[in-house]
Amino acid sequence: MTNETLDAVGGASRGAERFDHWIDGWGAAPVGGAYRPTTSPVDRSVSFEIADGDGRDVDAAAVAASSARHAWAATSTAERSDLLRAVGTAVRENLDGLVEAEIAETGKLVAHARAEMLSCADYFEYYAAVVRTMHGETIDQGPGQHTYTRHEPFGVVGIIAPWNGPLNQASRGIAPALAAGNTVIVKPSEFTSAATLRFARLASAAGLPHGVLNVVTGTGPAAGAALVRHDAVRKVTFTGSVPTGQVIAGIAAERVIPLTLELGGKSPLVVFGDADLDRAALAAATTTLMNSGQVCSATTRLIVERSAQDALLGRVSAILEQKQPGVDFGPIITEPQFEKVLGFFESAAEAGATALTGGACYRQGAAASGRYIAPTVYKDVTPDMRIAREEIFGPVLVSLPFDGFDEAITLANDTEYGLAAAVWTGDVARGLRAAHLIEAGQVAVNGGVMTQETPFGGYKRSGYGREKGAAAVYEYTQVKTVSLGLAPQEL
Ligand code: TXE
Repeated sequence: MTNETLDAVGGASRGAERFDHWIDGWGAAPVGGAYRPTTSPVDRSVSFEIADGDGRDVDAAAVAASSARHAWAATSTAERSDLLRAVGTAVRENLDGLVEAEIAETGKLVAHARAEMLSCADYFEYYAAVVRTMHGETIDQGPGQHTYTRHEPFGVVGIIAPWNGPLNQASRGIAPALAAGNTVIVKPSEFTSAATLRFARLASAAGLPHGVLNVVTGTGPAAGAALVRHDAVRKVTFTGSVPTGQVIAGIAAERVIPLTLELGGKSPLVVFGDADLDRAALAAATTTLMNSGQVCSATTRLIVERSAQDALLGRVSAILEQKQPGVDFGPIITEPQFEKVLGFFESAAEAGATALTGGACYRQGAAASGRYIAPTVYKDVTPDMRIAREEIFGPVLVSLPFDGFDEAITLANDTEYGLAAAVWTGDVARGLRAAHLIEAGQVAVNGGVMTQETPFGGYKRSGYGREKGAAAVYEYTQVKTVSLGLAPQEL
């Protein structure tokens, strides 16, 4: 099925499954009547028809979320915990349907899509536990006062999700927001909405009361901006690009509402000459291949001690050259992103970088009909090149050599971003010293692993606020201080 077979209102239902918004526990047709096709990055065929919403649909979701918010906030933490756990269970029991929807729009490898859906379940199960630990504090002002704090929900939270890990990244916000007692409206990426819509149905079936979780689909400027502008929405979490984050931050500033922004990165992978080069090479190859580099925390800026550069790059290239499209790595998810990565190849060639492997999309064979890009390693990169400075968001590793610890740190921090970093060295103390000096929200030394429990967020232009970890639940609360006078009333 091609776009030409879609009807005038934006999509007829000849073959592709059609999805409405999910509002107040029901499928809701878009007020404007339009649907937009999403496509498979594997062969560019139409995957689904998704409601193409706008401000009117956001209004409907806001009514539902506002009506539900007081009752939801009044539930006990034990009740919310039970429901979140039930949502996690529902995800595990319906994994195949979610995986299918996610793959249809992202082309992810099955193992990767399954891992992301399990991670989604884990977010709900983790915050089901965290919510039972939430607490305020008592403040001692002397015997005549009893003063304490409460962490109260904002009310309605808006979550705007990207396309690189659609349901997983949405869940990162939904689970703690619900745990804290907020109701939620999610606006998934217009390129990848189906798994989130299926998930919302599952969550309602698992017992989440109507209106507590709503999903409105559509483009960023139409549905996303309307969500951020909506009076009912009192907090927004956004994951995406810096320019869109800036637009959203502008609206949030006008409205004086808090924001959590996760805006990607250009994260360094620092390899000292005394590192286990086999393990470091595997780490570099893995971050390049993982979701084909479409990971905000991908450490694809390789900063390697000059004496080890050739040995390391030889190993990385040897690993990557054996990898097959569709088998070992997936495609680039959106057409604009595919064009963007190809544009970086032109820029690299003009700037004089050397592609040791890759540097092109596939023009022959089955992979040519999809958005596949060969895993790429660039040498002879200088810090001023675009490929060294800008987030490529593709399977592209750029290598910058250093001489000495100080230069390694200077290069690692020579970026406007600061989301993540990795360090490999045989000297653990040096690894931790580097970790403390690198300006990033998370640093993995010698293969350290980040999970649901570990706080995640950016330094510098990678954003602000923290997701994941127990403390993230408090990002969805506002603190109220209550003080009671204990002294007898005297005139
Ligand atoms: O992102 P956008 P794009 C980076 C990556 C990529 C670049 C561009 O470098 O190449 O961003 O991707 C919604 N008001 N990341 O253009 O536009 C949009 O509908 C409200 C990093 O696809 O930021 C989608 O739901 N919402 C990254 C979401 O914002 C708006 C993940 C992200 O889209 C909006 C993805 C508006 N005016 C891309 N305009 C990461 N941090 O993980 C768009 N949106």
